Amino acid sequence: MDRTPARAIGRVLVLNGPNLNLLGTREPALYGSDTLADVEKLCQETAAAHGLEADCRQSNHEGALVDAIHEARTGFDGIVINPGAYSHTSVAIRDALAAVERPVVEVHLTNIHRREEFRHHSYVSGVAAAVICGAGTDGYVFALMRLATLLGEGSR
Ligand code: DHK
Repeated sequence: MDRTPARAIGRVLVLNGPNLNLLGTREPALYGSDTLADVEKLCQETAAAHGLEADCRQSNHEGALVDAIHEARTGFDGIVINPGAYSHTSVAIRDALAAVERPVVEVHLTNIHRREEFRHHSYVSGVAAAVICGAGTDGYVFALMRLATLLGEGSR
C-alpha cells in the first residue's frame, strides 16, 4: 500500500542524546556500524517519503536537549527521541516532553530490556505515544512512520 501523503503533514524534531554522536565506532556489536550521519540521512529520507520534514539534532547535554524540546512547542508537530542514557535518569527531559504536548515516539537502537537492569526503566516512556527498541536504525524509520500516521489522523 502506498502510504505517501499528497502534501506535507508536519515538521518533526529528531533528537539524539548523549554518546549517539559516536555511533559507528561506539560498541558496534551493540549499536551497529551506521554513523549518526547515516541515521540522520535515513531519517530525512523516511520523513520525506511520508510527507514529513525532519530536523535532526544531537546533544550530549541534558539542558540542551530540554531547550530543543521546548522549541517543539511552536516549531514542530511531533518528536522522535533517542534520549540515550538520559532515558534512565532524566525527569527534566520527561517533563519537557510532557509540557510540549506533541506526539513523541521514543527510540532505542538496542533492546534495553535484554540489557543491564538499570536500562529497563525509561522516564520518557510514560509520556511517549510509542516506544521502539531493539530494531537498530530501523527503529527511527518505524518511529517516523508512526508519527506520520498520528499526524495524518490529526489533520483529518
Ligand atoms: C542508547 C544509549 O546511549 C544507552 O544509554 C541506552 C540507547 C540505550 C539505545 O539503545 O539506543 O541505555
